[in-house]
Amino acid sequence: MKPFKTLLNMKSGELNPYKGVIERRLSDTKGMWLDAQAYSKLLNQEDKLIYKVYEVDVPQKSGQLPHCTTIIYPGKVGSEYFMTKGHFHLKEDTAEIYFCLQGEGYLLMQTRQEQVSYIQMKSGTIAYVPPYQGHRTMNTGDEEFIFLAVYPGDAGHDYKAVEERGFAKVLVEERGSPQLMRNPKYVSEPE
Ligand code: S6P
Ligand code: ZN
Repeated sequence: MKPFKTLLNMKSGELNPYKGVIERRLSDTKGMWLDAQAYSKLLNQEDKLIYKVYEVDVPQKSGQLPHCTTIIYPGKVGSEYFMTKGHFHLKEDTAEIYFCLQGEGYLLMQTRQEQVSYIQMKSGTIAYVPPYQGHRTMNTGDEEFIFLAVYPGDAGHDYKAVEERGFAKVLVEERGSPQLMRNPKYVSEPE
């Protein structure tokens, strides 16, 4: 493998060159939101783009460092901010680095034992997601929230637990600012 470089457009989050782009629309996020009625209403109006991920072409193998940018668009479903699906790493003892380029957001993390923590992110914030922590990001601002992520090539992605249970906390807007509250729909992971 040869050394290589990628150009990052700091304003749009676009990478050049990139291997692929993942687009997650509202219709890809069914069941993810607290307010099912607000979700259906919004979906009837438009199948909005919630977020996009540009991936660099790096092998998903031990020793490698795949990296990608995520662009989360501003918006809410009910009072809940637009967010990523969220995942644990399949190889759970792998960490990850998030570097915020633009906008404002939250990085929510949770262990399998339901210890929740969060980091507020703005341009220049470098966040460290330790091993064993599920992670999900939310856009709490009025513009695009853009960050670069770097993770071990053998990390793998486990979406199942979050799809089934969500996170123990949700981030909602209350009186104009983000508030983390207990997720009333959350069911604990079986022992
Ligand atoms: C990969 C890293 C990010 C996310 C991206 C989208 O380990 O954490 O690049 O993949 O932010 O989130 P998700 O939960 O849909 O993969
Ligand atoms: Zn990850």
